[in-house]
Amino acid sequence: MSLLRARPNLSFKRKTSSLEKAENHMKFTVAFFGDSGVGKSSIIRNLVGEGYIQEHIPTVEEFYATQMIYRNKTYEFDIIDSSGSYEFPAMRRIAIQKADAVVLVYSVDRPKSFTKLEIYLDEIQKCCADSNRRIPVIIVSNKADLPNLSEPTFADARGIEISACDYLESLWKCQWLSTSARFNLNIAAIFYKLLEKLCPERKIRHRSTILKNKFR
Ligand SMILES: Nc1nc2c(ncn2[C@@H]2O[C@H](COP(=O)(O)OP(=O)(O)O)[C@@H](O)[C@H]2O)c(=O)[nH]1
Ligand SMILES: [Mg+2]
Repeated sequence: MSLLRARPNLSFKRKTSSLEKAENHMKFTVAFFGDSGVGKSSIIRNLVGEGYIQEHIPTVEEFYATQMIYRNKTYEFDIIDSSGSYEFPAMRRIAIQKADAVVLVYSVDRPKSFTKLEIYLDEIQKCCADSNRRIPVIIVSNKADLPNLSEPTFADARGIEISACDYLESLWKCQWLSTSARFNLNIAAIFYKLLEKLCPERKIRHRSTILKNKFR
């Protein structure tokens, strides 16, 4: 287990009550889905402090745990890394049932991986409807470091070309981030965004390091 530390605020030490301790320590399960090869395992390895691996080692299903200390509060995350194969909908269903939030990943070098996100979104919606709950979904466009590649575009209802991120934000109402697991760009920001959704009452504000527009 490794520690991902955001810069902590300085504070004086004082005794904390058990209620305060519970409030300052929250645990969430996050499931990652997306086509095979888009970089899910690389993003997660980066988050838990494991090194970048150049070769593609297919995942069956792996579990990670990590902590993030952010503004004097500790957040624990159990992370489910899925295979990216569409053959195991039952496994995905179990992962969705366990998850407090989902990260859907596609990569700019595989335009098909974007169109397949709809399958996952459908499954998430159905599974959550069955258990009468809603969970936040964040969409990540990975491999932003690759040169000469741009986001896929779509024609909207009026036939006007719009980028994948605008399409996602307007039609699916999902938040979107561009990342590079290879160069550790925007990786922690995925979890800052998730925390904003999971604990909106805490008004979590990440520092302005999110490079949302940089790769558009
Ligand atoms: N250029 C580039 N390659 C990446 C990035 N993330 C992952 N890769 C490569 O993409 C391949 C698949 O990565 P992996 O994390 O195993 O994908 P997964 O199947 O979705 O888990 C590997 O060869 C990685 O080295 C990235 O941000 N940039
Ligand atoms: Mg993998």
